[in-house]
Amino acid sequence: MNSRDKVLDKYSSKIYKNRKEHIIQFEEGEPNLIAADTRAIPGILTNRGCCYAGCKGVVIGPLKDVATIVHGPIGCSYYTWGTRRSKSKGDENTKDFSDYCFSTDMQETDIVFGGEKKLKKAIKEVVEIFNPACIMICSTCPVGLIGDDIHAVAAEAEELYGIKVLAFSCEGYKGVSQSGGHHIANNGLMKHIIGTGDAEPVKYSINLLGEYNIGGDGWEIERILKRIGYNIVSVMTGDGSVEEMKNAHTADLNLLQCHRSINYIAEMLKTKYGTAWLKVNFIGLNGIKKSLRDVAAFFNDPDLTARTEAVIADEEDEIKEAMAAFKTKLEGKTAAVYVGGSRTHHFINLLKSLGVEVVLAGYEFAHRDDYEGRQVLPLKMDADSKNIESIVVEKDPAKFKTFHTDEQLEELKKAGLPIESYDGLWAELSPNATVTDDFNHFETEEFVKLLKPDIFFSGIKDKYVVQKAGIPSRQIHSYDYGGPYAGFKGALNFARDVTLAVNTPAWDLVQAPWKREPTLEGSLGGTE
Ligand code: CFM
Repeated sequence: MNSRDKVLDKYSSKIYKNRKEHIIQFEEGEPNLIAADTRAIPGILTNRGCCYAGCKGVVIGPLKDVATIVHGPIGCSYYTWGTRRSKSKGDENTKDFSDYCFSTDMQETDIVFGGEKKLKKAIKEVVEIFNPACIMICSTCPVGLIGDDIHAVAAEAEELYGIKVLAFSCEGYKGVSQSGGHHIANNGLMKHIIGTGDAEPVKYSINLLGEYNIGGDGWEIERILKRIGYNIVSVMTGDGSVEEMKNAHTADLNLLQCHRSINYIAEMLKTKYGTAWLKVNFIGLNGIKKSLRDVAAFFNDPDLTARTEAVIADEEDEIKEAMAAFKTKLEGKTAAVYVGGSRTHHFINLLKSLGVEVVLAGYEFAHRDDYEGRQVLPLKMDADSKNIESIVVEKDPAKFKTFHTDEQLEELKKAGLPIESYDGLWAELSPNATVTDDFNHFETEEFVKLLKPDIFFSGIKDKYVVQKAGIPSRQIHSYDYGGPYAGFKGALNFARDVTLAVNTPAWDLVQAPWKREPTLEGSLGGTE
């Protein structure tokens, strides 16, 4: 029995029937079909978040010049504030509200009598105290249940204060995971922000999509891109701003780092404004080098190409020796990587370059295309996916522009440039890796026992369970308060953190108290 079957064997027949579709033993050259983006089984401790987490926490949250009001009980705000490590910096032209947490703090009376009044009051207060150019309202579960019309409140406030006010009906229960929230956020930004600016297009301009500046990743990527000579119009949404995003339609090319959370905007920008997109991965040396060369090939300018090679050589040179030294300490180790919807794939080439093999991989809420590649699109809709609105955009004749003609794009594709395509996790996964979609705590513990990875990459929900079992863990969502891990210098940070984690003698000293001494103590009494 392989490890997959051993774990599945412990389930009741009903759960087995469901989970067997979500767990596979990856085989190279095989179709490796996997079920994904379906409802988690009630009672299973899934690692997933909710729709509101995906909208407010992931996509909207990092926008620094927006005052985002959470319409709901205070707990929902607390858990999306100050935890995701999407770093930001304001300057004299851009206000940064990231240090604040705005919430309507709904109480029982608001739930019973309606919360619109409280929301209006909160907007007034935010305008008077902070004077933002844009307010976004994100609703949490009870708002959808009691039917507050946040869109009407937003429209009224927009009139009243003469600023942009957007509302997102991203109640936590919508869809099956945070993925639905990404989609809702993408729709709102596309409808109301992107394309509303009137900046003139600039040369070699790009948007960086699906980069959230966790631990400063986005800053490191921007530094490299600017060094080569690209003009960055907007970053969506790490350290991003509405001011920049308004002009996103003027860019020549969209680079897509996280496919899962923002492919909707990439597709809509293509249809409405003609902008081509390219999937990139700025994590890991092979990923970065390929991405930079692909972008250069798209623009096909000899100067840009030469600068790309010079920057690659220079940046790589700086870290080469140290990377090689860390590799000697990591060679032959194995890893488990369980993250949200794209990073599992992104980190594989970085781990491989350090001699570490991924034996256990998984996503929380990825869709089938993130595993198997976009050729599986379009996917069949079910009742849950139909709940999330899919908007249709049309060509904007006044703002539509393309860097290449369709024929030129076809030529580039034929030459091997992955324009508007994504091969998914399978493209880089090692044969025989075990893959678990929507992994839960039971499976995590069982697979870790069976496969005994030397290091476990995931998040705060499972980190300490694994560490208590004597296996080091690094969080790949938050980077454990370290980072950046993107770019050349980021790769070095990662190599150092992993080397220290794996090689510390502490893990050999971890022993559960019940293994050292018996938990039950007693003595036999006399016979009398
Ligand atoms: Fe994209 Fe992300 Fe991810 Fe994601 Fe996330 Fe994140 Fe993630 Mo945590 S947007 S899908 S919803 S890369 S917060 S920055 S690390 S689960 S793999």
